[in-house]
Amino acid sequence: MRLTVAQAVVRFLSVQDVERDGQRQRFFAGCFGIFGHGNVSGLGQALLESADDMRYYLSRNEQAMVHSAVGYARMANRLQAFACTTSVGPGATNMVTGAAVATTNRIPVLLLPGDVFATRRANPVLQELEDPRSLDVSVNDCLRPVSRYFDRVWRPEQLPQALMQAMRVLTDPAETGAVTLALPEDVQTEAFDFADDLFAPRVWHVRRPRPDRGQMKDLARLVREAKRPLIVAGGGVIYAGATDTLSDLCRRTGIPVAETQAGKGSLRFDHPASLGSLGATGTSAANGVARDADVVIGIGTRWSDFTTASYSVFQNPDVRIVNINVTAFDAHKLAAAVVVADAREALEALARQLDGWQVSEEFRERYRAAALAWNETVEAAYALDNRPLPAQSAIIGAVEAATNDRDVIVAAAGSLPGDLHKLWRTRDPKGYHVEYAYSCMGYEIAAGLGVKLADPSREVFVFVGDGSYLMMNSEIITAVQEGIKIIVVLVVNHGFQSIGALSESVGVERFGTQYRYRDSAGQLAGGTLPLDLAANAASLGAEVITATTLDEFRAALQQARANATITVVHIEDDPTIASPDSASWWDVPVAEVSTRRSTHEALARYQTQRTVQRNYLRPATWGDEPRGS
Ligand SMILES: Cc1ncc(C[n+]2csc(CCOP(=O)(O)OP(=O)(O)O)c2C)c(N)n1
Ligand SMILES: [Mg+2]
Repeated sequence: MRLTVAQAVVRFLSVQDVERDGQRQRFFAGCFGIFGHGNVSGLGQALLESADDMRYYLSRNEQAMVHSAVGYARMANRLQAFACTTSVGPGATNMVTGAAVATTNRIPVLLLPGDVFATRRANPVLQELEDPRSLDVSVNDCLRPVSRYFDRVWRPEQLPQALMQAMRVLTDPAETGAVTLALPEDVQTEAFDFADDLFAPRVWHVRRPRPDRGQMKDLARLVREAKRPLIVAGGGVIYAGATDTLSDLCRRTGIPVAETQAGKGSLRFDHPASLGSLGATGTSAANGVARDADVVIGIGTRWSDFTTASYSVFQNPDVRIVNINVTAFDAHKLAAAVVVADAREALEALARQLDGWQVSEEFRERYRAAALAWNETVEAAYALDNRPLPAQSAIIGAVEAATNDRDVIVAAAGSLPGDLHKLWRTRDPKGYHVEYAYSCMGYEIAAGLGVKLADPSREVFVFVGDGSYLMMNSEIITAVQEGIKIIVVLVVNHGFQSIGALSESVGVERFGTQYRYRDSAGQLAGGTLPLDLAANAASLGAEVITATTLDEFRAALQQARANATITVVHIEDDPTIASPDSASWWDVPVAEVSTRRSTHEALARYQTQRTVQRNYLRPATWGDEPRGS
């Protein structure tokens, strides 16, 4: 079939299906893009010709479009994805941050940056880097470390293999992340006789690797011997569709569950085994149980330092850690005993092995009491009636009260993810979408759009701080263009309050974290900057409601629900009110040499705090016998 390379790419992508558990669907939901000379006549022309097979969405920023793609694919449990096409140079490198978001979160996204002329006919082409050591290097090489597969298609003949490898990685639960196929701009338009078979509809099976039988027996023996076992549920539980299996297992055995950011929603918040969130932004219930746990089963978690509270969350010197993960890389973390398997398969096997066994009544009662006590802490934080400006926790509480079980909240950076992790009471496995692997400011609105595209039947509430909003608000107009209705809760506090609080705790006195004029002493400590983000949002075409009190805010949320178009609810909060403490720690180093008292004091505190850090290096054991992994 005689096609240009770009036409062949689009034709191929539009006939790729995935199948899991017998359910088959199209893998690519569409293509985001921004055109320039590096892709307009290649992929641009191809998308024009195949508009019926592959819908094109015009974004405003290449980083944002990758965020939208990540939001979509995460919402689709990685069974669907988007492609993203860009020009050469800045359009391509703008995707690097988005690619890192995809790869750190283990979410599939296909990136199709344009690249410099393969023929070198135009050399240097506009926006070419020109590395004097090698013309083989282009700026797209920046995408290599953030991609799980990277290929540059210098010749049309290379395309079939590149496409097959891309699909292999995108649809493999252990490998997935950003995949980059760099497409030189002349190659994109080049004609070639491709084999018809390349475009035959193809189904990619999403595997569910079964656990090793012997290891499951050993794991069950370990759990049966445990007095205070704990399951740590990560995103893998949700992506594998293992939440019902987890719920059954924990109801029957009484093993409690603590959740990571990506794993939040694995159990309904009011499930009898739910302890809420774990780690630096955890609940006192989960952190309390974790402290003394004797057997910890991590399922589908990458064990970020927020989850382990920087290696301090487990304090029992004899704690034994087992990891169930589809990815060996993650399974081997914390020197754990390793089960490389799909979360649902492994949980089903574990349930069979543990049939009839339960934790002690005493343990169950103790952790239930702790979970209920945390719930009261949440109620109190939600009920705070601070004046004149509301506390952030009361804002979160008002949003929670305005949501239905199936609604989705989205957040990514600043103080909101931590507060949400602690406080939000999740009622649906897909109801909580906080990107906290790369914690990328600017993810929020762009990803919210992707989430809504993936499931238009749900209301999507995007929480965004003023800092994140300023970094990337451009996709509001994309939402307007596409008629994608999301609700943006814009929390204004005149700067980076999360980093301000962190700065204070490390003895840096909130230096340079607030939106203020430069004062007469030359410091950024003058008056508050005249920021009007409500006007900004309105200028992009959103409906905007400004609320100044909690009552107004509640009414605004109802109005936003009723609206048919993207609505931004603008609310200012009081950043001096911290969310409830859960007695945990996060390792952020303090300057060891300083002329400032604040830093000295912080260093002294830090040196004491660091003593809680453990190494989790004890050889993993199964039952009595050290077997390694
Ligand atoms: C792209 C990016 N740059 C820098 C950071 C570091 N950082 C984390 S939170 C934050 C401030 C966020 O400000 P805002 O959105 O207003 O939230 P607030 O802290 O006020 O709650 C910064 C600068 C980041 N996470 N992402
Ligand atoms: Mg802020």
